[in-house]
Amino acid sequence: MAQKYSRRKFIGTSTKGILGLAAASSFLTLQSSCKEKRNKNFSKAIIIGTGFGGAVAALRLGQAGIDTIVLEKGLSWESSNGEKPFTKQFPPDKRSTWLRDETVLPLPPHSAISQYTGVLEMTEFGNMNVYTGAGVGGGSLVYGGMTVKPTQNHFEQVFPSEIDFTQMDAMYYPRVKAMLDAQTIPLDLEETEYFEYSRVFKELADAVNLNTRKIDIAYNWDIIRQERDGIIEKSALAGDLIYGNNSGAKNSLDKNYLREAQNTGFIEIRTLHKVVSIIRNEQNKQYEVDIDIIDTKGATVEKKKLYCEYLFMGAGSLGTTHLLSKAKAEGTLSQLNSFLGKNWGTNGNTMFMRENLGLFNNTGTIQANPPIRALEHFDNPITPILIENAPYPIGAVVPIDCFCHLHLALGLEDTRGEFTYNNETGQLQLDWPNSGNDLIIQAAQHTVSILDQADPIQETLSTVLSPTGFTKNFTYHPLGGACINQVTDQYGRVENYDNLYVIDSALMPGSSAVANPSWTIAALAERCMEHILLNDFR
Ligand code: FAE
Repeated sequence: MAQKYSRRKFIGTSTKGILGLAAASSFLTLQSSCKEKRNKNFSKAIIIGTGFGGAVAALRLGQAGIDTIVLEKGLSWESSNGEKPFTKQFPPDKRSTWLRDETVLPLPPHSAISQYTGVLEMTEFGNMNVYTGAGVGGGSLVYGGMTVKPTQNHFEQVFPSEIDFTQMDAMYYPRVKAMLDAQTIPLDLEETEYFEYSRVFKELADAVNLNTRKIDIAYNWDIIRQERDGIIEKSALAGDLIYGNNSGAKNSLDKNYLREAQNTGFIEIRTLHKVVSIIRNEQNKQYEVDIDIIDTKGATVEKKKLYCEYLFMGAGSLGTTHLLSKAKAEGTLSQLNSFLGKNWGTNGNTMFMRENLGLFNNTGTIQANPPIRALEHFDNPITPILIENAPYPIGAVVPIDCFCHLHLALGLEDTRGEFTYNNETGQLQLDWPNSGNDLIIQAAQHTVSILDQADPIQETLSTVLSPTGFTKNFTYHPLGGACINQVTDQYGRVENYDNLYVIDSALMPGSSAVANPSWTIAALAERCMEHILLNDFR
């Protein structure tokens, strides 16, 4: 059982600049009032979801001494008995995937599995498949750890002017980076056979004067060294990533923000708790949160209601937008404004693969995780683009060099989709044009044509992912739906509803400004939480 956070420890933490004095002075009052009010079904605050937004909110509420229940529909993946919690990438088992009969990766091969509350979820919307993480840690369980900050110029093109990049850069981005311990790969590891694919990619880009750089990665490089040296079983170096990492190298949120949050003693995480409705009680101003407690096959085993004064939406772009849209449609939060569901984007995601059939460049038998390098083509004449070199770890199955490079590109794509709630199915519908990612695909084609000039026979576009070579119908980066300065104010406070907040990727205006989103989502959540704790908890 976690110990309650002591007042001394709390003040020690707050003097690091994490929380302001106003929150500190209200600590004792809040602590005693929480104890009085705490009962089985009531908590001062509830957070829905444990991804980047939910985890930041949990830590900061816990440090402020606010009793909080965190509801997560997925499982906790912490190993309690020394067993490896996650499936291997090859072959994957049921732990890979959220409630499906087959694995759902955007690239083959797919495997038959039994239904289970696994880590990777895919939601299909006609011409757009959206991938997310499910479980304690949300997307951080399945992510690549790529921790990328937008440039000031790109940030200011995307975010409202009230959000000052200079302040984000000085305060909130560094706060998140320190928590995630995100660093570029050290040289001794970069030079190993496992990252040959990345070195070759750099050489190809260098040859045509395109700039690549090493990315800060939220991984523990010492653990990767232990994998390399055979001290522990290989996981990242054996290609595991998207279904979780078994060596403990990935600094997912359960190892930092959420662990520290629970250590405060004020945060209780309840797993397999799927929120189905949110209701505002206009008499006592509390929120009622209706929950289906599910089993690992997804069946509801119990229904429950919880109540709180402060409700934080951290269920991700899809989850948060779904719950709010349902509440608006059913009249339980009827005053949500008309921006809800709008301004949703894919962060301009497109995936493609290049292969060199002439077998000139080795890319390594094992292309290890995590991805470590990206090409910045910000002066691409079509739209600024970041092209990441993700590993294609097929060598873990058949120990041969694939002579190929897998890429995820992202960038400024101006298409925006809109969600509506379907009363009959109870699901969200997405209005998204089939041409929605065309701009980013054109930009990627342009950059690839420059790479081709290095030596036309060295690498060519593969059609393994799509006939054109570029995917247009999936995203790993769903962003928006309850956007900042539209559905909420600039601190995530939902318009027309006191003490209701959006603190996750639903806030993002359809883009994270030519960068992977997690760092910006968490930094924005830090900014929101600091303001909310200073001003709304009196
Ligand atoms: P998210 O992390 O999605 O967490 C939401 C949580 O809420 C999940 O745990 C859900 O299970 C839970 N939830 C949803 N609905 C409910 C409900 N009704 N009741 C209870 N719980 C619920 O939200 N980003 C990067 O910056 N770098 C990367 O390298 C990177 N790699 C990625 C790789 C993959 C394969 C994927 C899918 C994403 C990747 N991302 C990456 C994106 C990143 O994971 C994503 O933007 C953030 O996780 C979104 O954070 P949120 O807090 O919005």
